[in-house]
Amino acid sequence: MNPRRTFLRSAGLAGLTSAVAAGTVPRVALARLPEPVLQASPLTQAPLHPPTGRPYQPVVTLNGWTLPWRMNQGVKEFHLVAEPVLRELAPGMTARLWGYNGQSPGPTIEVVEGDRVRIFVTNRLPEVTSVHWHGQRLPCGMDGVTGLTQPPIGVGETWVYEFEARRPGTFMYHPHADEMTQMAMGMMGLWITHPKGTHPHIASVQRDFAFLLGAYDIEPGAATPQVNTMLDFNLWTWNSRVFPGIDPLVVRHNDRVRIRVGNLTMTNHPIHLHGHEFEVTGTDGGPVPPTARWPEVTTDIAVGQMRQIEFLANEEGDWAFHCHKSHHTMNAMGHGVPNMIGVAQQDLAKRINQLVPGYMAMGEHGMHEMAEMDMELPPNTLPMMTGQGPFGAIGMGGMFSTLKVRKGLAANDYRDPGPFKHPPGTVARPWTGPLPETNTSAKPAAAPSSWEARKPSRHGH
Ligand SMILES: [Cu+2]
Repeated sequence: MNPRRTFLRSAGLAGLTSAVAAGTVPRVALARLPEPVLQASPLTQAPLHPPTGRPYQPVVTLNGWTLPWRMNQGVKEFHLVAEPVLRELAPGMTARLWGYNGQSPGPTIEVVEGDRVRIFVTNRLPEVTSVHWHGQRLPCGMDGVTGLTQPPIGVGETWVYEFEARRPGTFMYHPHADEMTQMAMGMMGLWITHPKGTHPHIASVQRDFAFLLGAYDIEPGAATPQVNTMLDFNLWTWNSRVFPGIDPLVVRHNDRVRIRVGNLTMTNHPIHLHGHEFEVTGTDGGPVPPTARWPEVTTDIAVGQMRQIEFLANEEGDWAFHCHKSHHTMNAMGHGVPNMIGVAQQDLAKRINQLVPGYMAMGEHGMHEMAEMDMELPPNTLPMMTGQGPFGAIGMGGMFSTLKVRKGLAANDYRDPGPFKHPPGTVARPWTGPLPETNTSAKPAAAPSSWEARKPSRHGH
């Protein structure tokens, strides 16, 4: 492990109460650059409650963390280190990415409206970089656009940005130097500015989650993204994690919940929540006035946008929460896979797989059988569709997680409560009794219906 990692935050959500101490800095260090705080764990870290000043509900960065700061004569000081990192996308696959302070995405920066903020940026990448503070009001020379507002930050150099966090909201940071490479390698982070005092358009919430949408193109068996890919990415991530590696969003029944999502991929993502309606309460342009909001269950997040959604979590259960582009809830796959629906293959794929590991053909009844197949994969490669639920294979990947609404949780308890226990009689079930008269068209003459095709229990179900 890297010898610079003098301070690893890896308490995890189980160690919620210990996070407050992470921002303390010895007095002798105040004249120097703040010691960089680094993170090794890919798990969601405890929210960082403000050690001083006005309290606020801190955000929970999904599979991420908030960067501790120090106060230096009234200025909040942070230290970002741009560097190569290893990121576990999900158990079984680790990618070689670029990020900040040991992780991709970088740590979330959380401040309060009106704070004076100083950010030291050390460049430990093999090339120049800069940091653009997406959505912020700031002096033009602090905007971080290489060539336009500043020279690039050279390899090994430390630069400083300083400005006032003038308006509350949900923002991002990312390089504005060789962006195609650096964002495709995972360089991005969240910035949350909490309102100072009460704000007419910003409600107080009990749970506040944040994540960034990402996309990588990593060949099966490889670990480094192809940075020249324009559209055909194969790993769709939330905070550089894919299902089943994305932690659930655990909330208490009747909590008001905010989820902040930013998009730094090359395409839009319609983010969809089951079981509840929400409102978009803010964008990277700031809070949306309540009179301009409308209910949604899906909100499309275009490239370079942030959306902040809010709802009352008043329906118990394990609710799917995902991107609605169906290819974005899958992990790496070959797009040349032929459509074999209706073609009898018997054990062809399995037999070819013994000769060519990683060979994949579409199942003859669709692709669900892929989710149940225990196929041999190249090392460091995730199954295309995976994850086990209480009712069997979930058959998902990529941008998918669950909103777990439970009664009786403690206020700051984010631990996974396990699968939802459904009240008796509230789960869909097979039916063998008489059916109501149907008026559907006749069955196709040649091919058996999909219902009949499943009958012979070829897969043991
Ligand atoms: Cu998507």
